[in-house]
This record gives sequence, C-alpha cells and structure tokens, in this order.
Amino acid sequence: YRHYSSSVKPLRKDFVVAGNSFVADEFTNITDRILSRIGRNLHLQKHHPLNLVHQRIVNYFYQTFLNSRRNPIFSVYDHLSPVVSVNQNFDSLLIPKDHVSRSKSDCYYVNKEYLLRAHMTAHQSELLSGGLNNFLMIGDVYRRDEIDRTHFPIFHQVDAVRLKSRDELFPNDESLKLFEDKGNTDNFGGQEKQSCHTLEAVKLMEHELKTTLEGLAKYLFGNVQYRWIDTYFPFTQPSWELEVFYNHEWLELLGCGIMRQPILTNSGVRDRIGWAFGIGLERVAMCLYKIPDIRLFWSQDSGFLSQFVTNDINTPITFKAVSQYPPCTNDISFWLPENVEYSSNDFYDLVRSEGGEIIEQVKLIDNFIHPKTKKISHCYRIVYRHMEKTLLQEEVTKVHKQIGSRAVSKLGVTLRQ
Ligand code: FA5
Ligand code: MG
Repeated sequence: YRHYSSSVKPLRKDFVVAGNSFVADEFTNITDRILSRIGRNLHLQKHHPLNLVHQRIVNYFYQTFLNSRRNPIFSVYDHLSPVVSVNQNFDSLLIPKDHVSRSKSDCYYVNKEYLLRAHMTAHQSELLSGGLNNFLMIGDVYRRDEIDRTHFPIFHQVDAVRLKSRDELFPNDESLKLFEDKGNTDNFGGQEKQSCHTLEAVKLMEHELKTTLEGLAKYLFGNVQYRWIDTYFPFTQPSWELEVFYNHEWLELLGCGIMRQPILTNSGVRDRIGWAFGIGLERVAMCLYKIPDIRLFWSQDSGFLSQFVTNDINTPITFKAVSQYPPCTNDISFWLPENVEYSSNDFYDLVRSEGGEIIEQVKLIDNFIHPKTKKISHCYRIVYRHMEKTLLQEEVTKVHKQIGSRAVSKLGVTLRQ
C-alpha cells in the first residue's frame, strides 16, 4: 500500500473520460458534474426531443441528396467520442494559436493536449482524410458559459460537409474551373471569396448551400421568415449565419460557409471545393416544441419524456409544463482574490457543481472597484428553482452557504457581509 498523508495530494492524478484514462495537468478543468454527463448521448435516446430533431435533419439530407440509383449520398457519424485533441478542435481548422475560443475559461480541458469538443467541426479533418465527400456529424459539445434558461454547458450540434469536384459542379461546361492560381489563402474577413477559388465556383457553391439550408429551415419550421447575416469563422470564407423569425423573435439557427481550402489540402483533398455548416439541436427543439428551459432536456422525469413518444417524427408536439414551482432568489457578494487569476466562469462552474439541478440562473449584477484599496467586488444573483417541487428557503440557504464557503476555499475570494 502506498499512503499519502492527507495534507500531501498526489501531483499526478489519473481519471477516466469516455472510457480512456488521462493524467491531470495544469490545464485540467473538467468538473465531476460534466464528467457524469458524458455518455448520456441524449441525441441517441429513443423518443427524446433531441433525437426527434436529429432524425428529422438526417431525413432531410437523405431525401434531398440522392445518387443516380436514388440512394442517399450523405453518411452519418453520431457515435464519435467527445474527447478530441487540441489539433482536432482548433489547429486542423486553422484557428489561430492566440484565438480567444481556445482559452481555459471557455473550454473544458481534459489536459493540455485534449479537451471536450467545443463544436462538431472538430471531426471535419479526420473524416475528410478518410475520403468522405458528403457527411453529417452529430453529437454533444461542451462550452463553459453563463447559466440561464437558454445556456447550458453541454448542448448538441449537427455539422455537415459537402464536397464537389469540377465535373460535379460544372457538368455542362468544360471551360469552367474550381481554382485560379492566386497563391494567397489567408483569411482576411470581409472578402467575398478565398483567392484560390474562381468566382463562378464560389457563387454556385453558395447557391447550393443557401438553398439547402433554407429548405432545411422550411422542413423543420414550415413557412418561416428567414434572413442571411454575413459573419466570420476561421474555417470558412465567406461565412454566413441563418436566422429565422419564430415565436416573435429572430433566432440564430446555424453558422456556415465555403470551407477554407487549406483544410481540404491538409487532409489530402486536392480536386474539390466544399461547403459546411453547424446547427444547434436545442435551439431547434426549444422552438419547435415550445420547450421553455434548456435544463429540461436532461430531465429523466416521465412527465417530460412521455410527451415526445410518437411513431412519426414529423408529428407536431407542443410541450406542456407539468407544473410551475416558484423560484427562490439569493445574492452573494465577495472581493476577488488579488494574486490569483479569477474568471466568472470559474464561479459559474462552482455554483453548478454545488447546487446541481436546482440552479436556474447565475448572473453578475454588480461589479465594483473600491476607490482606495482598488479591490474588486462582484455581486451575483443566484436563482434557485426545482423542476419538480417547491423549494424551502432553509434548503436553499444551506446550498447558498455552501457555495459561499466553497468560493472562499477554491477561488480565494473573501465574502462580504
Ligand atoms: C460553430 O460552432 C461553428 N463550428 C459552426 C460552423 C460549422 C460554421 C461549419 C461554419 C462551418 P457557433 O458557435 O455559432 O458556431 O454555433 C453554431 C450553432 O450552435 C449556433 O448557431 C446555435 O444554433 C448553436 N449554439 C451555439 N452556442 C449555443 C449555446 N450556448 N446553446 C445552445 N445552442 C448554441
Ligand atoms: Mg454563432
């Protein structure tokens, strides 16, 4: 037996994520609560609303893109492990080394080499290297974020890639080309195309991409109003977002664009041009079924799940709240530590770890710098609400106090009275 005295913690700690063991290092910031949800795979659970949306999106691609024998051409990858390398999630997608999306305060790192994927696009390069031309990638993605009705640190995305050769894009004109030799493939946002592409190739790809996605929006939501917004992604150029007008507001449904050519060439694809997009499943399901709170997707309560049992994935379903229990709001104020780095996302994770399911919202409501000492004070409002019962103030007080003392011991803050 090896004994550690209680004051000396082993420096190297082994732990298991999705069936593989890892050694913690200074990058490790996954919490037990996050770990415990890996493998739930809500998108694969029969009759789950996210599974209904998943199936509808796959169906749309199966029926829209057929080969000459009338077989679907898209292949579906929905069992990919959520643990990916830094190379998969960022480098392979040309995301700059100093890009903010890489930071520890935005991502869940397993250690300095691996993280829980922050988007399904992380799998693009490996599937391209495998020689695929048309594919969908579906799974759970992980981002450290604020906590409210529409944000949860785990959500689900469908990503798609479609590549076309010169002959497929211009079957009737031998003289048209995909590429022109302009050498420069840098991505300076705002340009209408990458310099290696011909304008005619990009315009045709843009047209197919946009018609496909407008068709998907109609297939999901019926006749909705939509609009295209120019945007920027490091891995596509040009890039767009599709917004739909639903339940009286504009909703960002997806991001998309023409794939940056170096991603293809680095994966061994030299003779094709591609489009890609990524769409969030929770957003779609919340609108489609009028689900008011993103935490409901994690409910194992039959009152929730039984509402989505159907033999026809296209049946209109409107979620009905089983009952509404009152919220219980408590504030907490503290001085930030002076010599240690502090990020609000660390506090949000701590609140979620301590309070679990009864945390509805955490919001920074006051940020104050003491004029003399220059110390910084934060005040957060925490809304507690149980999905299935009325919370008593004394139960909440217990959790709230525990959050306070954990913030002191783990984050080095000093509570204010
Ligand atoms: C991306 O994740 C890109 N990888 C999408 C992409 C793929 C662009 C391929 C181009 C080519 P973004 O962070 O905007 O982009 O997320 C894409 C979609 O996921 C959003 O439009 C939204 O539907 C959903 N989404 C993003 N953040 C959240 C969130 N916090 N909660 C729920 N859904 C979210
Ligand atoms: Mg976005």
